[in-house]
Amino acid sequence: MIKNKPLNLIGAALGCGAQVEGTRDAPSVLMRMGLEQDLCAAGFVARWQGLVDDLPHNALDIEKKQRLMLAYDDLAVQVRTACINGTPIVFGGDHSCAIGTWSGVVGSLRDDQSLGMIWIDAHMDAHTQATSLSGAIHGMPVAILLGFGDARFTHLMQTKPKLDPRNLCLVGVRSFEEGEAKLLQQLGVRIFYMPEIQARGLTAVMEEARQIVTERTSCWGMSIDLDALDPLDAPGVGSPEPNGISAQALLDVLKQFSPDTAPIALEIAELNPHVDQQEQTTQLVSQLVQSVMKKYQ
Ligand SMILES: [Mn+2]
Repeated sequence: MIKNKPLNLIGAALGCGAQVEGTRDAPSVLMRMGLEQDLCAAGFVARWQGLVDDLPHNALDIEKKQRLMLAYDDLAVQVRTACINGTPIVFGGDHSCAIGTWSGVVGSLRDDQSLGMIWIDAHMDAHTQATSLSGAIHGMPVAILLGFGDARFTHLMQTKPKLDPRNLCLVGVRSFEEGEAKLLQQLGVRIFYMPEIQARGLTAVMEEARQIVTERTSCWGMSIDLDALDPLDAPGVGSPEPNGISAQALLDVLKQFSPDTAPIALEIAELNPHVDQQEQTTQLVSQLVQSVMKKYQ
């Protein structure tokens, strides 16, 4: 294992994938609050490497979807580059940024390599245009990465699906709609709902998740939607859902969670600084990165 791989921090200032657009300001708040300095003080080699946003000033008249497409494309290229000499750590932004992040990661792999994915989220994010009531793209990235949805998104970087359903699992789910649940069920995606986590404990669940994402793959990644956490611990999110994972429990389990290789990339999404309380959620972001990455330094 290569020690001391630099963390390449990338801001994904996206908001129009959601109905409430406050997540767009998360990366700039994280920069201002000294996330990079914080990680360096903790012993990491970390540097802001890029920023993508979905509001190019000269393009406000472009249709929302088209603007998002351009942003995902830009993000995917930056992430692919960031994989070459380090570990991309992407900060959303609404969770539709995952379309760009993980398409970029898969774009950095050889044909014989594949990605396993732990998706920590209160929701399934597995809608298609056909099943979504709101039409919001941040409810669709899991489906899109599996190859279902608008071809402008599913064909990003390359036409093949970015994820194999056997190598994906969802952790923390407690709010979903029938259509998306049906899709994931048909594909056989392993979903760890909150009651299972409460019954077995997060440690046991994450151990099973580790097996799922590393068994048949050459690398693994993790996408953390902050709404997986209990809103009492993480109020500053786009779509809060009660009865979530406690922040301390997740931090503790992630510190112990150590597959043989470091994640190829990490993503933390849905921070909405406008509804945060005493910077509680914003502060958690740095702690989450440290908990996941520390043992691989
Ligand atoms: Mn999500």
